[in-house]
Amino acid sequence: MSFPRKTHWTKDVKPELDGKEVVLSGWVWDIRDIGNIKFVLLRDREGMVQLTIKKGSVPDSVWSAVASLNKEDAIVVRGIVKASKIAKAGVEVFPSEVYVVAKSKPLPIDIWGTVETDLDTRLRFRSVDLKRPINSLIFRVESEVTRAIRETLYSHGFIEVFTPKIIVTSTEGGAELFAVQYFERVAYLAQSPQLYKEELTASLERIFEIAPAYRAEKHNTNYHLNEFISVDIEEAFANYTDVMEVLEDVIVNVYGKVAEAFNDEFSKYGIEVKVPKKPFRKITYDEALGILERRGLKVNWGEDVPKGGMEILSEEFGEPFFIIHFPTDIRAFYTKPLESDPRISESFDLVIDGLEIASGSSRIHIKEQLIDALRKRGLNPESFESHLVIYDYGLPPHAGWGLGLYRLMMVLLRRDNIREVVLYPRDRFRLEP
Ligand code: AMO
Repeated sequence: MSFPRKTHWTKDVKPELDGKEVVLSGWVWDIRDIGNIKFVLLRDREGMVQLTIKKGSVPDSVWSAVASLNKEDAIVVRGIVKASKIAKAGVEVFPSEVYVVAKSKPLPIDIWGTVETDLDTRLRFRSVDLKRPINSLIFRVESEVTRAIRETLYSHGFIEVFTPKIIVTSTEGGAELFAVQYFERVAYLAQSPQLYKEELTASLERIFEIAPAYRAEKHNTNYHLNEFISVDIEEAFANYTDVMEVLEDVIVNVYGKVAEAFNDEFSKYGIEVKVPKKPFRKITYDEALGILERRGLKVNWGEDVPKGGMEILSEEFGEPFFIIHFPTDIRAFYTKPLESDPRISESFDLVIDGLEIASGSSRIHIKEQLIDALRKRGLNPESFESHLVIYDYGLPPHAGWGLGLYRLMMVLLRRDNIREVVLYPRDRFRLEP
């Protein structure tokens, strides 16, 4: 069937277009029938608009096409815009042509009611679930978030790169790698672009990557997945404080751009995005342990700050904050120790609403020190040969961070479960759809 192409999104059908012809396309959200008049609410990605069809004022073919509609049928409509005092958006469209391009059976989940279907069922029918406007909104926001991240990083002189996701060595230490059969040998899915991004500072200087990372962790929490999108940066001739400033800018711009683009729509759902202020508070690991002890949570020096600890600290500070200077031993091998006290490192985590959103550090850029650091962690420098050789050719001091995109989405939109902000989450038990 041939049909005309969309000229307007529903959100752009405004009273100013009164008298103009438009072509709209989308799905039938609702139908109201009062005898000789039918009202169809047409939904597309950006919103809804009312179609008004009067018997006798439209060709019979349009009337019968509308009479046969079911909820969620996909339609294309040509019609005339009329400013209206009665219709909700102050505007309605009187169709002259209606094309029913795909029929819909009754849906397996309720997208109209006030009560959400349980998350498991929603994820099973994910693409149907996304017909519910609040659910697709999450992914429209995510796209704005990645745009804001890219814009901020470009403005700081970073360029976007792509590194391989099939690799031979672990980058973060530990055994949390997925093995893949790569012809005659075994390879692994990358846990992070860490080593590549560090190597690239020797030529491209400031780089970023937004790409999947794979961790074969058996976690079953609301904030871990086995595949997630990692936003990584690395900057040459810079240290951890420099890249923390970049991170602050990224966060503030993301919140700012999202608030600007979506706060009107958010108000319908009781979501409010408040833009945090720079600079963010910075507390040392030692200070964090002190605060936690006063609040009744004992964390031994040399242990990571647990999730519960981050929640307490967020209660204390409200706003996003950094924990800096973690013990060297609990950070990855490439992390640079403080010159004044090598037991602690030039490292940081960014915490928002009790969740670790990003972590980063200055890196060791001296080959012998890196070999030592590998050995101390029981890793074999020979397995890192192709990486270590780069350190012989003017690898500059550098620093960077990795940010979990989905965790950022969780805190931005105040969702409790990471799976809600991921189109097709991959967790221990979910490989489909
Ligand atoms: P790290 O391992 O801390 O650091 O990861 C960086 C950020 O990625 C997110 N993240 C996750 N999100 C969802 N599910 C997971 N299983 C998961 N694991 C991590 C978190 C975390 O803060 N190479 C370093 C970064 C660097 O130093 O540049 C790294 O990967 O938000």
